[in-house]
Amino acid sequence: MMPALRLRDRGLHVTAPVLAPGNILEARFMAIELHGYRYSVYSWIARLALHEKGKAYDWIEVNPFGENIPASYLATHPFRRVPALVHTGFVVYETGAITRYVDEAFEGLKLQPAEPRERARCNQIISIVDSYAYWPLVRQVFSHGVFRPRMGLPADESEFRKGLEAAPRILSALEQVAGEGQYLCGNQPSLADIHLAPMIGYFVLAPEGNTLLQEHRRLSDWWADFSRRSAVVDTTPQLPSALP
Ligand SMILES: N[C@@H](CCC(=O)N[C@@H](CS)C(=O)NCC(=O)O)C(=O)O
Repeated sequence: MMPALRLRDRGLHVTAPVLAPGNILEARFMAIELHGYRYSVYSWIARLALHEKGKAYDWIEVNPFGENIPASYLATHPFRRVPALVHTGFVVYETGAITRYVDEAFEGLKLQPAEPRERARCNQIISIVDSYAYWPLVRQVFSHGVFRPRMGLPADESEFRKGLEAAPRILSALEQVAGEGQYLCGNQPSLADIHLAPMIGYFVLAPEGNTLLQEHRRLSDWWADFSRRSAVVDTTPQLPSALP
């Protein structure tokens, strides 16, 4: 394992592998910029992919919910979302495109299975996460049950309840397509694990979300194991503490 450097950017700690000073590859390493928001689940996914590949990067904080999104960022991402990745002048947004690029452009652990059926499952899980899981698990359960109360922002109990009602169908579907091994697809970590982990990581912070996950044995066993990986631990966002 490479040594870790803790970079500080406007209060945000980024743990990233670093080369020895003076290493001629250093400039290439630091030519990766990840623009994201510290609490964003999609930014967490992109960070997790970079950490799993052992790639260092500069973190640029952009709050897509804020009023002052820099014009330079909006020129990069016309849909006002995060994250976006810049690598030696190449700009890419949409998290699935970023993580596949990170996997294919850099050496290291291969994060997409080569076997066609495992690869199809991997892509299927990523798509389920984007299309069906993100809104109820994160934007309804996590946002209204955990994040907004902790930030002192108004939360909508009915949104929280709607997310909880939708969750069992999503968890069951994921459980059906997930493999029986240690990882969701194949015998090593893949983008399926990387895309799902942050969503589950936020969802289980609501005790009701955690109870629902525990009713899905395969997924809860996977999460108990995968959440202990150093890349997950190192990239987990530090949320504000719960209000007394
Ligand atoms: N399709 C986008 C979704 C990214 C996304 O929704 N990011 C959230 C933060 S987790 C965001 O920027 N939200 C801003 C908003 O909803 O206005 C991707 O895959 O990158």
